[in-house]
Amino acid sequence: MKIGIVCYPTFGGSGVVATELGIALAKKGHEVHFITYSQPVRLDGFSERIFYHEVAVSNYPLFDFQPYELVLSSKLVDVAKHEKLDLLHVHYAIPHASAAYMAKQILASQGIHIPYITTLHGTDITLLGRDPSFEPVITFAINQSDAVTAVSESLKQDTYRHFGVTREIQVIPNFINIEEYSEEKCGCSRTMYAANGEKIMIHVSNFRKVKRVEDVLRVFDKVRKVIPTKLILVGDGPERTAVEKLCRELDTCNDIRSLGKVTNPEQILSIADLFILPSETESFGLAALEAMAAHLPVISTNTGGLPEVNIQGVTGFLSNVGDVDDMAKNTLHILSDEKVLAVFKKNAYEQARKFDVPKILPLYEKLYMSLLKKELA
Ligand code: GMT
Repeated sequence: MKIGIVCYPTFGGSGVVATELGIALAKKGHEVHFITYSQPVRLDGFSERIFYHEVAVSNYPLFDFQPYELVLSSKLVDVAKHEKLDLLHVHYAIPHASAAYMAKQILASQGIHIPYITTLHGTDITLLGRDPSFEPVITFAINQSDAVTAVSESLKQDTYRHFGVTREIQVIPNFINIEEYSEEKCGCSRTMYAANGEKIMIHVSNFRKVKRVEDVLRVFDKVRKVIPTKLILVGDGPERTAVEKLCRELDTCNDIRSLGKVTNPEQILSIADLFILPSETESFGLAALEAMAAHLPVISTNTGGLPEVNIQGVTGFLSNVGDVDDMAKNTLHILSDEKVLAVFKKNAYEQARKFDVPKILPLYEKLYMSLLKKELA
């Protein structure tokens, strides 16, 4: 198949999933065309079946706000026509679903019929999409999609709850490529970060408010008062300054290493003992799944799709949003006893294997095939 993928090329989970999906599809023999405004961050290798088409946004001085959605729609028409795409798969509804709808109509007016699939990722539904300034367009573009998928059951239910969506939504969970987490591949050392044998906690996110990174620091502060522990922070975003301020207030800065944005987190995850994700909401929690693939137990909140990934008392623990005492207690339970830690690590890895790419990719391929059959009928 010839598949066009639209996504945000940044460090966000939706862009990561879309990129990994494209890479996996290309490995299976499909031709994949990424259509984005810059090269997706995880798309760094060469593949003869992967193509990148840049959406170049104009900077005409008349516009205070550049009409990105129109430029994207035009690019979709152009790529679909000239590369003879079989289908478009757009990740993150805003504004990709409506751009795909527009492109589909233009192509249809020229006698070219291709379906588009919309994958809902989270904040496009739970935060942004519900805003009245987006809602009517989002509802329409979702309903008009030839197929809609959501990355968790929780996100599917949220979509039905908050939008006038009438069509079927298929849950296809996020995935990881477990091979990339094989320990042999990681040549990194714990002693760089924990020279005296301390335990290592790690948090990976885009440092937005929804991630509650300050809770990471509060939990860490309670834990390190009981057992010697270091904290590694991976990622960057708007909350960075607040986090730096809090680490000074708590006097924990000397035990924290901030690494900023990291393209492939497998290596740094492989040297840690435990992952923490205290988000306000999380449709799935790809970062937690990636950590589990690296054998890390997860301390998370119990919101959104997190309970579908992190299993209470098995792969880690889940607490109410903001309950840093409970998260610290659970972290100490895992980190204080080597035997307990080993069991949680093994369980986390076993759970991650359920989301390995060979198990999830065929679900997308089956969906694509069913749409193409419909188109031919
Ligand atoms: O978490 C973010 O802020 C980024 C966001 C995105 O759209 O890139 O992540 C969402 O999609 C990921 C991939 O499906 C999910 O794993 C994240 O849970 C989800 N984030 C939220 O729901 C807050």
